[in-house]
Amino acid sequence: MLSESFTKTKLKDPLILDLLQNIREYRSMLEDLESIKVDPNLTNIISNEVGKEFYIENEFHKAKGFRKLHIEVAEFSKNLKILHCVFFPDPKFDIPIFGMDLVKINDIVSAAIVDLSPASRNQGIKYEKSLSVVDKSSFTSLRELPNWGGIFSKNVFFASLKNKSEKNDFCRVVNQYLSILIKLSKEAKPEFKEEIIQERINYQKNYCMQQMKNEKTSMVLLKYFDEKWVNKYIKTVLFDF
Ligand code: BLA
Repeated sequence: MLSESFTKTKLKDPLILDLLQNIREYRSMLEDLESIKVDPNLTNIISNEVGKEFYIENEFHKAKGFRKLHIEVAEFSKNLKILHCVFFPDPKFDIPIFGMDLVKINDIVSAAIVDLSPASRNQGIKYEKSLSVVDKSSFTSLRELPNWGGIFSKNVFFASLKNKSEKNDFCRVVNQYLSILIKLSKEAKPEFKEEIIQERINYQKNYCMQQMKNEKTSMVLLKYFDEKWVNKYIKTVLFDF
């Protein structure tokens, strides 16, 4: 049987489809998974204007321990492909933020990033060890984080991917990070202390605010949409809090 990824998305890039299928498989392991209704005008967006073609496909779910599981696949002007994914935890649970972004320009993967980012002050200690043992020794083009990147954990992975073996290795790293996330989410129990929950809310707010400083995201969108639309999309679809 064909998996969901091959039937639903327009995108035909093998690396992105592999990643997408893996992410969906891990997502399906979460308890009480259900899709969230979002304004259809913001979910599937397509333009066939010559030279300015694009499509954006979004999936939104929630699950036990997660307020929003977001996956976005997009292609702009037939040459810029993006896979964007953020799993935002429910602040009642002690679970980090899973984030990944893959940016492919023609056949070059210029940016591949994955992290389990802390969603509260001392959270890192719990999973730092498991992330640090994930083997990242084979990559040849690690990249430096931008100034707004202080939201990421010590074990954030950020690189350009140079060949098939690095692409495969990136898929493996993403899978390992996701399997750590699933394990943490299975162990997490809801918290009732308001100040602890509030601290986690503040962390998610800060995560979103910092992500919004990434001008590379808005620059792409501004080529295709007006400023008002872009602001709304960034604040409600990508980085709401
Ligand atoms: C970089 N993001 C980029 C780049 C583009 C986008 C074009 C530049 C590529 C490069 O530096 O090589 C564009 N990314 C998008 C668009 C969307 C998107 C348009 O997701 C969605 C519509 N960005 C995220 C998430 C993370 C992230 C969740 O959305 C990390 C978890 C990281 N993207 C990220 C980083 C860079 C980047 C760190 C490099 C920024 C820099 O070097 O200045």
